[in-house]
Amino acid sequence: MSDDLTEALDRAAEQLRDARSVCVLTGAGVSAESGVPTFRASDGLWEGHRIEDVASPQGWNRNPQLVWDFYHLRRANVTQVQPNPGHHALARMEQHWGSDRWTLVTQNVDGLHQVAGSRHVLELHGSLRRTRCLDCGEIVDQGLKPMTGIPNCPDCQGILRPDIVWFGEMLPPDTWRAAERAARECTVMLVVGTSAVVYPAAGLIAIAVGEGRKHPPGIVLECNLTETDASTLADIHLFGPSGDTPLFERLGI
Ligand code: BV8
Ligand code: ZN
Repeated sequence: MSDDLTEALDRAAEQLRDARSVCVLTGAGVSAESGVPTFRASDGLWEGHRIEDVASPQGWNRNPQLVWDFYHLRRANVTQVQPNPGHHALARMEQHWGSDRWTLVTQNVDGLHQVAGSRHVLELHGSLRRTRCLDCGEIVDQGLKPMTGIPNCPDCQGILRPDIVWFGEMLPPDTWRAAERAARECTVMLVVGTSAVVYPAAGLIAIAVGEGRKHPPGIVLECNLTETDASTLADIHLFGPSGDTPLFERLGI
């Protein structure tokens, strides 16, 4: 391990140990260690589809069956993967800090943080496991059971859509407000496996470092394979795969 990384890990562990409250922001890179392809790596093509065709309201209006075929496939993919050590380390850290001082905000929709035991999770972009009825609005946790075609609402027979936030759609207001508060009040933000390109999620990092804060700026620790759009805001960079958890080992929890 390079001296730089060793020194960065020592500083990061020290900051986390003293943290009064921690806000974690995760992205597709955390699930990449479980074999779930990242959004960025797809070069704008997801399972062979253009993003605008399968993850936007316009794409849904043009061809809802194509959108559901895309989500049926992603749901089936997630049944084949397990949480990795990075997911488990984050769940263990929440147990150590306590859910009142630890908020995990994720852009991921695969639910793997919860499978690994994370409890206080804010899903900014929804979940592959849930559907939402276009008529009565009911949100149902369908788990990952196989679904086909365009499913109908068990209550009103209306058309179900994935409970996912598509590009051009607002994030769930309550979830977003809770995430903003966690970013504003945290003393340490741990940013793991995100390119920090997608907004407003990526904006949480700027909030943690200062925008509109009553408290002193939070310390930002970034764990990624490469530099990202957030790197200029990060105090400490931990370059390496999120599934390797030397930080977790250093904390000795
Ligand atoms: C909104 C659900 C406004 C879908 C997702 C033009 C037109 C319309 C909108 C916009 C526009 N320009 C900008 C916007 C805003 C847009 C946006 O930010 N676009 C980006 C692309 C520029 N945002 C929106 O549209 C948002 N809504 O703005 O609404 C509004 C306001 C009022 C009223 C109405 C509307 C909604 C955004 C949510 C989109 N939905 N997901 C689905 O998943 O099916 S976002 C999608 O992107 C995924 O959730 C994914 O998480 C996210 C991508 O981000 P990352 O998670 O960071 O993934 P990525 O692949 O990018 O990066 C992976 C990182 O991991 C890399 O850094 C890599 O180095 C690292 N990594 C890889 N392996 C590892 C690793 N790190 C550690 N270890 C490893 N092993
Ligand atoms: Zn309904």
